[in-house]
Amino acid sequence: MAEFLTTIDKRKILHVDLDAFYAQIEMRDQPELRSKPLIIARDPTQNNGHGVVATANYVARQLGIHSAMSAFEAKRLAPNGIFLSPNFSKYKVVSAQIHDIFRRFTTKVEPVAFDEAYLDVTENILSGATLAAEIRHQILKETQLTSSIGVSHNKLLAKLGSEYNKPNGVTVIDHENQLQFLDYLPISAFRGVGKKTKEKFDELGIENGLDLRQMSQETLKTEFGKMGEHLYWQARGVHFGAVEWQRQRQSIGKEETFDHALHDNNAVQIEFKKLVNSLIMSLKRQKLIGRTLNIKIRDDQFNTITRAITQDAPWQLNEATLVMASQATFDDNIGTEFSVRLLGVSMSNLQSATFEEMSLF
Ligand code: DCP
Ligand code: MG
Repeated sequence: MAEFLTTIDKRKILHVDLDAFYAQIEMRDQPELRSKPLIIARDPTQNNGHGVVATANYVARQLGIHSAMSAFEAKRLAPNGIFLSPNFSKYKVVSAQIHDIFRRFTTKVEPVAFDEAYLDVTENILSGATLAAEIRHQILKETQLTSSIGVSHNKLLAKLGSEYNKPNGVTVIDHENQLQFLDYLPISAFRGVGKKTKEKFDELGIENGLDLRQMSQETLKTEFGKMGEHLYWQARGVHFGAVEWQRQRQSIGKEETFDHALHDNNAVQIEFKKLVNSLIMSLKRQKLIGRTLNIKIRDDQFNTITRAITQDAPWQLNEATLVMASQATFDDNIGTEFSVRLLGVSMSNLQSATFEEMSLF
């Protein structure tokens, strides 16, 4: 255990996050926007008052505008603000550029979002701080965009660090200063502390990391369940999670073997529903979407059919759509008389869901 802990403690992990990503790209391309409140959302006056703010520049943030706020509310706070609809294809190009830069420093890159990744640079001989400076320099030179980086020995502290000195900053958190850093951190900065949890902490008089560290594991568990246990360790800067850099899984799905073969369409449809629901749940949990739906059917003679339906755009994670596609594939390939032993539904050609797509989940 002691040996394991030493190796874990010696890791060098960076968390890189671009500043006000979509907004910064638009300001780069139209510098006259820099001095104005810029909100990346469809103008609510041209959208029946609907829409959500993807992000906003710092001028708009000073007016209280933030990601996930309704565009209507943003308009109220900044009546003269500039509303721009997101241009995802443009952001995707920049995203690919910065992820290419990351890979110059290590193969161990875990992409988290368009503008965000963890890098395990333990094997690089340069110091984490030097690497952070060099990465920020290359991003700026090649994309004209600023970024923030947290440098530490684990993902939790690296992430908290990149948030701490945002925008355009670096925070290095080492073993010597980690507790001091956490002491002053407001409770809302800890992972998993949302509005509800924050309210509860307010009632308990817990304001920062120092207060949090003084709570016992038992109390935290009683008050907050599993999250309480995470918070106990967060307050101590302990986090073992590895940078998940391996290529992501090729497909996600489920199949079911039946003890009694299925003979009627109704039973098949019920099974497809179950399989599709469990598929949707796994995809959502992993924030993935996919372009290829795979259906597998096996009869009691062990004849197996697999069919794939690939679309240009990712499938919507909608039960009715996926069940209908599965059922249609079944009907196209299986006669009216059948004896089905196994059904399977899976998704491949996977990609990470963007925030926009996730909001549709
Ligand atoms: N995004 C979105 N919807 C959200 C949050 C974010 O569409 N609810 C998009 C817009 C952001 C991008 O993802 O520009 C990156 O997300 P971040 O959380 O990193 O936010 P920003 O980069 O905009 O701001 P920050 O400077 O705080 O990192
Ligand atoms: Mg960002």
